[in-house]
Amino acid sequence: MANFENLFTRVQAHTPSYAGVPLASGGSERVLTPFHSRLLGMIGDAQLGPIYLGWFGLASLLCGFVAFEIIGLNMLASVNWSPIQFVRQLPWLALEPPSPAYGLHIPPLAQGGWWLMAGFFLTLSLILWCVRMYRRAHALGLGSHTAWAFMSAIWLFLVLGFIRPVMMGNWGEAVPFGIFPHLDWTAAFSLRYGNLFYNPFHMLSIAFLYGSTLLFAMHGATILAVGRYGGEREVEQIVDRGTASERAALFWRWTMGFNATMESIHRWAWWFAVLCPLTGGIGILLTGTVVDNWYLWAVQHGVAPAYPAAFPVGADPALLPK
Ligand code: 07D
Ligand code: 07D
Repeated sequence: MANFENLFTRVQAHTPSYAGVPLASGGSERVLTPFHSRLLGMIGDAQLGPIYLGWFGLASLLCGFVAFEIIGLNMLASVNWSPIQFVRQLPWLALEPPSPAYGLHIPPLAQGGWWLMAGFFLTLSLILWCVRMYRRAHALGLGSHTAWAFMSAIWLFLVLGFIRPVMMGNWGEAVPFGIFPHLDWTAAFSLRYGNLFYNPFHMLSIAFLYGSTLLFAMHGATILAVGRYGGEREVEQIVDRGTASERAALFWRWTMGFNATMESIHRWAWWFAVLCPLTGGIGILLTGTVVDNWYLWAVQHGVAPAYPAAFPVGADPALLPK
């Protein structure tokens, strides 16, 4: 039976490369001569390419490249153009937003102007990529669910770097570009606004984040577990009843009384994932605009105890004799 505990894809199709359905406007926008890779076949489809580029894809990649270059070259400049120091210090390097003194004005390039420009191109790149996803889904006759899910992430990104800074009246509120610097910003943000843990939308966002991993694990495990009945093979599963799909449902009905359906599990997954950045964005938008200190807000609403109650005056253990 151990043979059937499949964790890596076992069946690889070796067929002549397939270009996909013809495009309405002709096939010229697909690039990359397709080829097969055994390694890729272990984690997905063995065929690589062709890929549809199109104008939105091209524009998005160009904008993304411009943003990446602006960020990278500014980081390189910050270490005196030393490639060695650039590599050594990369995780700590940053392109910072303008100082609060500039408000929402456009500062000189070296004082945050580059940050503004990189943010502009990165935003454009993300939006263009989303439009591309929407249009490709439409061209294939699909729903636009992936594009909407991506929009939810873009929403949080825009709240963090654009909408909230505009509402607060200065670009200095926004997140710097940089690996550890953006973590420093995150920690400082929480401290500045009285501990983000007490923000109910942060709580919701965390519940959906954790919930997403749980659902993903349950769904992934269920489908792998019925792989021995062909559960992962979509076409047979739709055509034949009484095997994999039914067992998967029964497993959950037996173990927890309730089961999702083949359709509903994907709606659960979609909503959990989408609601994570969606609720998160609401939480960030409220911070500093509506609520200035989440701990005090929580005390006021009976969520957290006030400090004297939480820490009654008593002997300080640090001062007790050893
Ligand atoms: C696995 C899909 C692939 C994507 C990857 C990320 C870049 C950045 C850097 C040019 C799950 C590609 C990375 C394009 C290149 C430069 C300077 C997605 C997968 C592999 N964060 N964050 C990371 C971003 C915010 C936070 C890692 C982006 C907020 C914490 C990576 C954004 C806050 C931790 C990264 C963004 C926040 C991280 C791994 C944008 C609150 C970590 C990400 C555009 C939400 C973790 C060193 C990952 C880490 C981490 C990217 C925003 C908090 C560098 C692009 C401002 C607490 N973040 N982040 O795997 O290891 O995502 O940091 O909004 O602990 Mg972050
Ligand atoms: C960032 C959406 C934007 C990304 C996009 C993608 C590219 C291209 C390239 C692949 C992630 C860009 C793509 C550029 C990639 C290639 C090649 C999504 C993003 C468009 N927190 N916290 C959250 C927890 C604390 C803080 C969310 C946990 C502390 C701040 C999440 C803990 C402090 C913010 C979450 C914890 C703090 C958050 C993010 C525990 C720090 C936010 C959800 C256990 C001391 C963000 C409302 C997400 C938010 C956020 C989890 C602790 C600060 C659920 C588990 C108390 C400032 N935190 N946090 O999807 O929305 O992010 O808050 O301690 O802004 Mg938090």
